[in-house]
Order: sequence, then C-alpha cells, then structure tokens
Amino acid sequence: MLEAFVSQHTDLDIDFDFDTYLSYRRGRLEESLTRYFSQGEPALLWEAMAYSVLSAGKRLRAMLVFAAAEAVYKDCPLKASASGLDAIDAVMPLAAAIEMIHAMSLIHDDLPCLDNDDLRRGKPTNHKVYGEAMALLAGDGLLMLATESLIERTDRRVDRQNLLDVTRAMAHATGPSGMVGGQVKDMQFTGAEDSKFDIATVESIHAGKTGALIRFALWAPAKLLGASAEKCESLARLGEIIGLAFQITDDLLDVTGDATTLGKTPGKDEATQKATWVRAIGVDGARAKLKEMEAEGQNLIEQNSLDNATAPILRSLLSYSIHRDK
Ligand code: GRG
Repeated sequence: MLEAFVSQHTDLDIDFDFDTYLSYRRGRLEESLTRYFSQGEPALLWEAMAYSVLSAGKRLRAMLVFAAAEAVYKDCPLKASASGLDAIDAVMPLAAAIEMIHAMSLIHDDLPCLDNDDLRRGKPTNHKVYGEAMALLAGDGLLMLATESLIERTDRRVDRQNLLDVTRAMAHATGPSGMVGGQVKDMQFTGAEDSKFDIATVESIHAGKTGALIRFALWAPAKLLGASAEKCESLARLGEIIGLAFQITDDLLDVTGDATTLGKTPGKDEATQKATWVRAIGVDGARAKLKEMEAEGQNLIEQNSLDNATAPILRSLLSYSIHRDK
C-alpha cells in the first residue's frame, strides 16, 4: 500500500486507510525537516530551533498542505505539462515553512510574557530548556527561515509568480492581519467578564490566531500548483471551516482533556479567563457548533468534488481536527 502512495500520489485507487496515510505523509515531512535542521551556525540557536520544530506535534497544517496538493494536482498545469514533478515534492518546502511558523508561534506563546507554559508536546517548553532570550531568538530565527527556505527550496518548475503570491500570503496570514493580530485581540480580551465579549469577538480572535494559518495551509498549495481560482477559493473556505472547528475543539479539550494525552497544561483558559467558545456558548453550545461546522465542511468538499471518491483525505482531516483527544 505504501508503495502505491509512492508511485501514485494523486490517483489513489487503492483501499484508503487514514492512519496509514497520515503516518506515511508525516514520515516524509519529518525526513525533510530533519534534513533542513541537520546543521547550522550558531549551533545553540539551531539546536533550540530544532528542539521545537522537530518535536512532533500532530502536523495537521502540513497534512492539510499535502491533502490540498493531492486534491488539485491532477488538473493543474504542472501535471498537464508532464513536468515529472511529484505533487508532494512540489509542496514540501511550503509544508515545512508552515510547520516552522507554527512552531515559532508555540515557542513565543509559551513565553512567560504571554501564556507562561512549562509543557508543550509532552516536553518542557523551549524557554524552560534554553532560557527566555534564546527561545525568543529561536522563534525569530524560525520565522525568517520559513520564508527563506520556502523561496530557496521550492522546485524551479513551480511558477515564480505563484511562489511570490504564496510568499506574500504567508506573511499576511502570519502578521498583523492574521496570527499576530489574533494574538493581540486574545490578550486584549483575556480576563474580560463573559458579558464583555460575544461570539463575534471569539470568532474574530480565532480567525486570526489559529484560522489564518490553517486557511493558508489549504489555499497555498492550490495556488502554488496553478489550480483554478474556484478551486483555490473553495479550499480557502474549507480552511476557514477547519480552522474554526479546530479551535472550538481546542477550547473543549482545555476543559475535558488531560495533561498526559494533550502534552500541554489543560484548564489554562478558565484559569486565565480567556475569551473561548466554551465561555461564550458553553460546552453543549460548542459541541453543537462543531456538528454544524462538520456538516458544512463535508458539504463543501462534496459540492466542489475536492476529494477523490476512493480516498476521502480532506473529509478525514476535517473529522480528525474535530474528533481528536489531543
Ligand atoms: C507570528 C511573529 C509571530 C508571533 C506569534 C504568540 C503568537 C504570535 C501567536 C500565538 C498563536 C498560537 C499559539 C495559536 C494557538 C494555535 C493552537 C491551537 C495551537 C496548537 O496547535 P496544535 O494542536 O499543536 O496543532 P501541535 O503541537 O499538535 O502542532
């Protein structure tokens, strides 16, 4: 079965097993990331960057990149021109860049000046191992390396204008209109009484803080491979749904999860009075909202024929982002 994935990334006419699919795709990502982080100077900075980026999380964002690439590749110009470029190879630097940005955001989020967390992915947080100053700089290093390596490592057969558009969109999703802006709103509403925020506030915090990068992870591979504007847009909309559903699940897990499974400290949202979905609409309300989002996502995938009938990768990733225990 794995051999079939190796030879036919886009035409999955084999029995689809989601766990096998995830483990194979994660394996390829880890191989590339390990290669990217095998050396560098100053050594301690590279060690601190590698500590976080190679410490395996769920790799959801990278999995979304691969799934979107597979969804569009058979109809896109690169495939049509028979360039010989494999869909996964074409988007690997993009998947790695997104994982670097995600890792940097976790390092900074865990710092004492923000969430002040000791545990991440089941290990001591970056600043607990390397100190605050090095953790700050490891985050800065990862942020810039993400851009540098995306531009440098993307195969020359990928259209340069598409690469430029994707690089610009990556900065947009990460910066003040995306992740950084969402984090600032999150800070501004932390500690607020329930009556001081509503669903629209929570949605806007999370659309920036978590949603922007997840939306980008589904839109960018389609853009990079030269897919139609309609395909890019429907994948972006799916990204918004998955981003929102993922964050609602995160808020629920903070209430219902345990530290060992989560690999991070639960109960922090309540302790710090964060503006979460659970505080806005309660546990039952959040679960009902998740059901709605899942149905909307499944419809979107079906109506836009985003999944191959024999390999429901996007449908499985949507469910995975909702029905997870960590
Ligand atoms: C981008 C310059 C710059 C600064 C970052 C700190 C900050 C500003 C933003 C915080 C972003 C953040 C940490 C959002 C939370 C997203 C979230 C739910 C993270 C957990 O993601 P998972 O569950 O983690 O995918 P794993 O460990 O599985 O990868």
